[in-house]
Amino acid sequence: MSQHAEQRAPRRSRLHRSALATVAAVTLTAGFLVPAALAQAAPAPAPVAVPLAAPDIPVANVKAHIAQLQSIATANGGNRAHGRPGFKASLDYVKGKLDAAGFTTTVQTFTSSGATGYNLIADWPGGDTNHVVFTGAHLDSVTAGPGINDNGSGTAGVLEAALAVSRAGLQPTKHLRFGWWGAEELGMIGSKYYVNNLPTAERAKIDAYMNFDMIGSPNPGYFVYDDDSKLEGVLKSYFASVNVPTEIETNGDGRSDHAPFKNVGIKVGGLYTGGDETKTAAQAAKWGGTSGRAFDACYHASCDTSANINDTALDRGSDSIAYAVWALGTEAPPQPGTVFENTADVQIPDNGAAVTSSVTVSGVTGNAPAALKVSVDIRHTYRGDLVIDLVAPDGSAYRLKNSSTNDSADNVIADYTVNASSEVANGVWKLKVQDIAAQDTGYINSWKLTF
Ligand code: DTR
Ligand code: ZN
Ligand code: ZN
Ligand code: CA
Repeated sequence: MSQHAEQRAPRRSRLHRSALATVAAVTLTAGFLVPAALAQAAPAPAPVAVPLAAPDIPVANVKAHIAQLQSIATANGGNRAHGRPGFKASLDYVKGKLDAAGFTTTVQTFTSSGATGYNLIADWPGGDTNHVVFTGAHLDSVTAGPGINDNGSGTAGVLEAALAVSRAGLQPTKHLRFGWWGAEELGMIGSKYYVNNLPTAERAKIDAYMNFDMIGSPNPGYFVYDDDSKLEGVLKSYFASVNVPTEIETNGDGRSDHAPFKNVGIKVGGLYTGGDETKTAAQAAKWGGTSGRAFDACYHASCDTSANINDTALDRGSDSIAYAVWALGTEAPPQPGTVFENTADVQIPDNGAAVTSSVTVSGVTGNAPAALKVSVDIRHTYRGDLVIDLVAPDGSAYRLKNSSTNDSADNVIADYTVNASSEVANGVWKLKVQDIAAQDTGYINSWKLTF
């Protein structure tokens, strides 16, 4: 049993505004923010970014989860390691909380070192499943001890942020997914297994993976991953909002569960409060604590117990998780309808080489849409002669139209839809047109891309 009664409602004293969102009118109703667009029928020309306040995560709740993980270790030979009963008991604890809060949970099984391992995945129903914001932590400990800072802290912080999503009844624009990985301590086995078994199309839908491995170090520092500047910026703006300096995480590149995601091209970010590295005098000056001593002197040791936690670090780390989930998950969807057009005529040689017409796309964040609209206006006296491709900035070609010997109509004036979600949006796109049969001729009149 939990020693503390869980705080049901987040305290409202400190509200963090989404760093990403631009300002729009909001209405305060019964403790949570409702977009003005939903509250009344306003004549909104395009969807607006709505700032939603991230909750202040009650650190007592996070500590209650940590106490449970410590009890589980104590009852199971002192650890929560892969293949040991304490691991599965930890998973059952986290899963039970998520199931009760309305998450859709999935347990993924794998084998490593002759033992069955498990990943726990929790989806919050709703949001745009083509844009997934994924937050994760490893659930296993080493065999030497209960693994409370490493990584009961990240486990509990991510769990409590997920439960806060449920308490808020959050209706994010993006789809929220949370993951607790098995066998990280054996070399990120669980997260590698998850990513390897995720189809390419599903990988492309993950906008961000945020990793939390060790967020309550007893002599803490605040190290933010710099793998992706936007995701780095989200966590930095949380820490700026509470006036806590951060440093770039340099000691762990590739050393935790973000690595398998990053290796397949998914944007990653995360927080780390330090392990067995020594805190310098300069770091102690800015963060407090003890210089010349490890951030976590009990790293991978039997003393990594529930006493091996700095509550302030744990509180900040947990709040930063909620801040990132809210900021990234409630981000406005990309403004649809930005048009890039080329109206210059390009003659198409009869039965000759392909010609191209270029359009330069700029100012679009991330990848092209899954439904990229390609509008083509080609004037021609026998459209069956024409083969048309859209060529992405990286050179990949998408066939829009094949030739045909019996399509004798004039002109190609048509809209095509291309799944270009694996292509970076910005850059030079080309319409490539070839006339493959003698006699009839024509020209590209204009074409455009709608992002
Ligand atoms: N992967 C951790 C330890 C670790 C070391 N450096 C970093 C940097 C960022 C996150 C984690 C770590 C472990 O589980 O032992
Ligand atoms: Zn760890
Ligand atoms: Zn570890
Ligand atoms: Ca021709």
